[in-house]
Amino acid sequence: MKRIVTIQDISGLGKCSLTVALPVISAMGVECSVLPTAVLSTHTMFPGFTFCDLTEEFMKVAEHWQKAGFTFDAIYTGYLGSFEQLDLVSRFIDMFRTKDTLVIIDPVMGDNGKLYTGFTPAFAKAMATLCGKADLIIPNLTEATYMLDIPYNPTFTPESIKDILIALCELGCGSAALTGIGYAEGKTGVTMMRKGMQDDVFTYEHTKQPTSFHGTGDLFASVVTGGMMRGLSAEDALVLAANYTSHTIASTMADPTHHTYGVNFEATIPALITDLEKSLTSK
Ligand code: PXL
Repeated sequence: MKRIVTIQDISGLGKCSLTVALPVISAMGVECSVLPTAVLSTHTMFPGFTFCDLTEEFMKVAEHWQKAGFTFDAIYTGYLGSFEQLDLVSRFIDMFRTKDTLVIIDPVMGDNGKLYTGFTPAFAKAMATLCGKADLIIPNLTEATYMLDIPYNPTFTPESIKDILIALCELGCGSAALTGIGYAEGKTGVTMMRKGMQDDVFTYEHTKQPTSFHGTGDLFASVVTGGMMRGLSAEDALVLAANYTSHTIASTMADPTHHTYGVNFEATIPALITDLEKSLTSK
């Protein structure tokens, strides 16, 4: 069984970051170690959230793992809360990366043209530097434009998105996937470019759900990580993640008791596993 480590916060309530990554990646048949960067009462969209920073623990945990001889098939990072944590993650990658390690960075910082509470354009530039170390990055358009220091433009074309993908690859990462991209009315999806393969842009579109929920980016990146660890190509893992996220939003909206803060991903995990097995056997 493959073992990964995911580095992000744990927001006790709110269905995002580690409370999504751990159950989803585990259910996909991949051992999921966690290096929590902070403990919050809720994610930062709830007023009055508490925040306990775990930066001091980070290297102690990493050094213990190194001393004990643990290795990871993938390092997957999500929400990181400070410049210091970006630096620690960079050092962690240097400590644990082998030629077979997959480094996936989801530069969680914002959505809909705005940065989340606590993030600044300067932080986005530092995140861009960290992204240069990844094999695969998974920003949304907001995160990509802040990292590249270009204006956010929600009306885009395949040509403008291609330019953004080229610029993301120029950060140094192996591949860049952009989420929330759909060209036709009522569509959204994901598009990806591998470094040096500018004429081979992968795009997958599906029906856009009318509501967006918090934590779906974390769900998406977790499924991509789990899928690739189970042997899917990046493209197939992106399709699996896109279908699962979209299906989960639809199924959440169909539940009259759903919460507005997060999706009912727990209910759709069996369907995810069926889709994963189908995708693996169709190869
Ligand atoms: O879902 C991304 C996320 C993760 N962790 C924390 C957040 C957010 C988004 O706002 O606040 C603490």
